[in-house]
Amino acid sequence: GGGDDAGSGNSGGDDKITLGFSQVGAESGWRTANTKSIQESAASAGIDLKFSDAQGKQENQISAIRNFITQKVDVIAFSPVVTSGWDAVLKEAKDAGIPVILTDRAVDSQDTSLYETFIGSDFVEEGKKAGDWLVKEYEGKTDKVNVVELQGTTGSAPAIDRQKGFAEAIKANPNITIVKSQTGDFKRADGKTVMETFLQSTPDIDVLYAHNDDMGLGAIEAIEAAGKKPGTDIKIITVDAVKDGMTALADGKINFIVECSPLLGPQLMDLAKKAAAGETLEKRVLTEETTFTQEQAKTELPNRKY
Ligand code: GYE
Repeated sequence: GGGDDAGSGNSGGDDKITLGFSQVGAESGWRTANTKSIQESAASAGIDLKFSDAQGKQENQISAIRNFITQKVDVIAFSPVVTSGWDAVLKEAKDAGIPVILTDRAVDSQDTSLYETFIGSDFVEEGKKAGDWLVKEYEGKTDKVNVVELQGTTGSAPAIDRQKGFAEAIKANPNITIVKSQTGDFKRADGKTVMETFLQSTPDIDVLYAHNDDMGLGAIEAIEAAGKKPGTDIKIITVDAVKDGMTALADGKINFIVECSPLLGPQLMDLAKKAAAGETLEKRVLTEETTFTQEQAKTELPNRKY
């Protein structure tokens, strides 16, 4: 058997686990790599994956989850586009006896019994690593450092936490200030247009902190179009470390990248199997991550898979 059965998710006689997964969308290189990781590891773990793309909309995620409940899947996993507004649908899943695994992004529900576990990065820590690098870079200098920030999707866990961690890391240095901060929705095109407006309104930008590589890459286009040199005239810090970002880092157009791993598939499949078997899961599963300088990017780039 094992063929793609597009019909009911009811596992009937066979004991293959059915996992319903609601993905945010395809906003970034990170997301594309994450989707690939989930699809490939489901196939190799022998899990029947019902994959649904929400195209960046919470309402689509909520109806995908409701469909999974109707189909009686064994486990539901999703990457919540924003943190709030999930209690009702999570309660429906709980009442139906279907375990839920939060993947990549957190929710702000007070009742943590609404999900089994949360697997993903520590975004506050990522923001801190970005800020720590900047503080070190300007160590011993008292000149004013003007930072512009390109935030991720408004209300999403990585945007909230990367802003928070960065602000904490720089706060003891009053000469380093965030002069502009706006969302670029984690997208390359938005990173470019928002950076264009930053460049028009703010004459001396020293540093760009972008919550992901894609927005940083879009901003690089805007900086070059304005006749400035990214990485030199304006220092750039990003998060993710996807191949395109690492290439720009090795080329000297980005100065520092904080890694955020999208390869959550294998661990997610393990957790899904345990949840389906009724095991109690560790409430928080953290991903291991590093950071990259320009020199380190040159070494790492040939091995970068995504
Ligand atoms: O950093 C960004 C993506 O939630 C960690 O979402 C993820 C973020 C990632 O769009 O590129």
